[in-house]
Amino acid sequence: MKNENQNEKLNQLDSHTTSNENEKLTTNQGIKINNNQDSLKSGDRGPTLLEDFILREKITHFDHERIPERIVHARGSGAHGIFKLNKSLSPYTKADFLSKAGLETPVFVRFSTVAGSKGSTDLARDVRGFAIKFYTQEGNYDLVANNMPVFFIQDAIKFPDLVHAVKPEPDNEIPQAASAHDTFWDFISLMPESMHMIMWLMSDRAIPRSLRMMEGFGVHSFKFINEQGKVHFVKFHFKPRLGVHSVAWDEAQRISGVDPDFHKRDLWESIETGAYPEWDFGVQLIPEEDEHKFDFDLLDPTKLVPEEEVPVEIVGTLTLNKNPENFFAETEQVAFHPGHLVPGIDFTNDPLLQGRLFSYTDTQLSRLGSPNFHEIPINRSVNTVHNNQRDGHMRQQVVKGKVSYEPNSTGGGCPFQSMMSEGGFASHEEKVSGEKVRKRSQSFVDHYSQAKLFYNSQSGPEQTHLQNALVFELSKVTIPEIRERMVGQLAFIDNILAKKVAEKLGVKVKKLKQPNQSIPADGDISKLQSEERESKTKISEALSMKDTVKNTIKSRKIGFILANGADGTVLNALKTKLEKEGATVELIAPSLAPVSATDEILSPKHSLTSIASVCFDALYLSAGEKSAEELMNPENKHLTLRFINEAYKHCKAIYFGAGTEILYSNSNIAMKKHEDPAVIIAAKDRDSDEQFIRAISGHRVWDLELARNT
Ligand code: HDE
Repeated sequence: MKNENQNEKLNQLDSHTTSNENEKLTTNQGIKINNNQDSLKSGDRGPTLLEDFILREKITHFDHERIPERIVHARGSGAHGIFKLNKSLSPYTKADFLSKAGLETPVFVRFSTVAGSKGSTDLARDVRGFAIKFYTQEGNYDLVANNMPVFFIQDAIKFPDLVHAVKPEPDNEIPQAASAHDTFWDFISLMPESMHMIMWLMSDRAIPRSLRMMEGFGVHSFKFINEQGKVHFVKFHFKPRLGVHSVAWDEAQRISGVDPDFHKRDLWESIETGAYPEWDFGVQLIPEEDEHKFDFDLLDPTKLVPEEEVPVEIVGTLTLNKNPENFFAETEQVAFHPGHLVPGIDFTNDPLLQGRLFSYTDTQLSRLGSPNFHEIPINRSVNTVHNNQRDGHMRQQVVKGKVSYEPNSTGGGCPFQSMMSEGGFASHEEKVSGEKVRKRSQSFVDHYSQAKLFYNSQSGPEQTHLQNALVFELSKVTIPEIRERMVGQLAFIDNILAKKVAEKLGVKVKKLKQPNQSIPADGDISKLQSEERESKTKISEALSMKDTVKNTIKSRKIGFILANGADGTVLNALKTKLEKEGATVELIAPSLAPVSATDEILSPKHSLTSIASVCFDALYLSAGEKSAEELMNPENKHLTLRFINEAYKHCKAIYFGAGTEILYSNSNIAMKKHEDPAVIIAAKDRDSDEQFIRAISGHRVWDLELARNT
């Protein structure tokens, strides 16, 4: 039955959804089962009979329950939501879902890491996929995006090489979900075109605090076509309402042990609690005639269009508001494809995009096993499908009639083609000519200018993190020549960066040979260097995460550490204030046993041993001398101090309630002399709660990282 309170896609999914509540157990043929505990035997100690169709069916299904994981982007988390257009883009595109201001389009979004297997950690240093299926009235439109606006390579023919290099090494299958190994850096150090992306990958963007706190980028330039046939190049952007935030690398490594599902859990819980993740959707629009006005090629996916040169116009909102009912049926079986287009949007000749157009259907055939994967409920268009494609494995639709060809007369000519005026998709007509060549355009041969632009646009702490990431990764490289070659590449981006990394690796900065601009005759692309161009934009503020702080604590997770004797009144008052601002509070005590606070019994969600400070955005040490003393008894002391010291090291807000001096004085904080707005000690003469809230909303005091850690 249609549910008026939910969108068209969810209603469609409902017709494929069942619940086992109050139902009798049956076989797949619907036969009620009388005994699901014992197999059918010849005598109760005898051999099992082949006749046992119930056993055979159950085991056979089990034996075939796994499908191949995605070749890349295997680990993912998905959610349903709504895309709302706030401002019409009809002057630029005739796409229906982008033309009608106020129109809401159902979506399914899948976030993913790239390199790791399905069971790997969420906090790997990696690019994140940000794939969106728009269930539009004109059919499915997929924007298969990433959380970084550029890519490693310029041509699809290099993709298998890139992926083979980053995946675990083929002899021993090590390492899992990590780029810190020989084959990745060997490949990268030979691929100058990857340097811009490497800056992004080594930046904190590669270790997001939450999937809800990262940007989404379409990466390629696409084309918008309006009703009159006029073309604009377009770049797609999603900007998170909560700002763009990351964790520290040290924290990421620890989260991987304490809670490898950190991002998956965070997305799930935020939707369950009604803190719906939201992004502003925006576009950068470039009239067709301005295609060549930039100091880079719009078709080159290793380049971004600086927002200072073409501002992002915000026109819509993406909100995720419903978790999947079933991970496999929805998040695992969803099949994206950058070639799923609607009229009004078209491809460009970006050679990376062109190759993708082949890959996605091809991979679904081996992953989902049949050309009928569009019939899997999550992949179905809300616009009904009518064509003469028939049969194939797992066909579900029952199409009536004798006719499965066109043109036909016996079927009345149905189904009919549509005119463009009726919404028929027609590829944008353009003149194409050229020699048949296996070549790269000279306009693609500037590999360092935007890598520099990115590096120079980072704040001080972000640059330090990037340097440290390079040191971490390259220290795991066992072949010295690769380390040296990589440092040589860095020297083309920034000399100080190269020197700092080289020092820690124990190598010298040797500048690589000066640039060749086209692929050398011997095919050795390590000799292919950059034709450096002077960038119009010297610094782009949009590339730093620093200024994305949104002054909100919405959906931030605050850990309250307490023991018997904690001041319940003060605790509850602070909890109420934080929750009113949208934060989540979780209680952590020495054990899971109920805690006797001054005026009530409280039930902790975690114990000091079951969780760590890395799973929280801020800590409150609950007021109460007795509680503080218990937290400092010999059994709890090292765990309590570990919480405080780690949160401090990771630049988080820490609030010491009244009577917790003993915790403060035993922690690493006591030795510090510098001003620190994010360490708050309860005081009567000021509003310490307010100060705590402000500190949390700033995310982290990265500027104090050095002071806090030395
Ligand atoms: Fe993908 N990519 N990709 N990719 N990609 C896949 O498709 C591929 C690229 C992206 O949540 C695969 O269904 C090639 C850029 C996302 O299901 C595969 C090339 C961008 C996802 C594939 C690229 C992406 C994928 C693996 C270079 C950002 C996850 C499983 C020519 C704009 C989608 C699958 C999901 C998945 C091929 C490059 C984004 C093999 C050949 C650039 C978000 O088809």
